[in-house]
Amino acid sequence: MPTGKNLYFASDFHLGAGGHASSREREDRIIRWLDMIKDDVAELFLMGDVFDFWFEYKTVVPKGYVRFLGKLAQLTDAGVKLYLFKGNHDMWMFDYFVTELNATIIPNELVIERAGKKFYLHHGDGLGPGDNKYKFLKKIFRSRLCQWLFARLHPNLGIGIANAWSHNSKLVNARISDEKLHPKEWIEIYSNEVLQTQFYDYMVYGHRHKPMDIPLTGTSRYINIGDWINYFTYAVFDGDTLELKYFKENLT
Ligand SMILES: [Mn+2]
Repeated sequence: MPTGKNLYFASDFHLGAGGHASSREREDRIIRWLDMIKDDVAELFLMGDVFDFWFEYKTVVPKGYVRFLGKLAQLTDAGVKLYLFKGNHDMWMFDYFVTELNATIIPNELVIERAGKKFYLHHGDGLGPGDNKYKFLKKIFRSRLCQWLFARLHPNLGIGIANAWSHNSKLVNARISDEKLHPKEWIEIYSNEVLQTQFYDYMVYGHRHKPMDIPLTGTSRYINIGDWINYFTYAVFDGDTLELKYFKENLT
């Protein structure tokens, strides 16, 4: 890790959700955050549900997000390493961000070691026991056949259905359905199970839309990086410790 350069983690921007004006407001805020960290970031981990819905066709991508994508391009052109995790809303990222942004797409978990600390990183969906309906649908949604079939639909129809679904579906409304299914913090339970066979200093997730910093077995910690709808939270690793932070702006 280059000295003076940090790792940053954020997720659940849900760009596109809530209509154009609300999404733009969120996008602008994210860009102000990226501007703030731009001289300080070595590796940027965007850990899923960056888009409320994303599907890319062979030659066509969804409209919007030009400022955000431009800012990411500026960062990666300057040498920042970008990781994009598939969330449950944007699992259909294929080669566009790889080609345009030199990003690495992470389909499930990513294990890294930096400055002697071990990290387990995952969006947070479909982990632990139960929720078999979601796990089944995730398999279908991620199948090549399903993706091929969806790509055959005209985008006006396909993306129209997806957007309607994204807003209404219990499947994708993670916070509500997950809390009903799991009154206890199941990612914490899952993490402690993983720790029985493998040590990690930090286990970092999104998906829950709720910033959390919870001690796990031993010295390990579960950090949930929250969201950019209500909390505007992120985590930063400075080579020594991982800290959960709130993006606060002084707008005077
Ligand atoms: Mn999610």
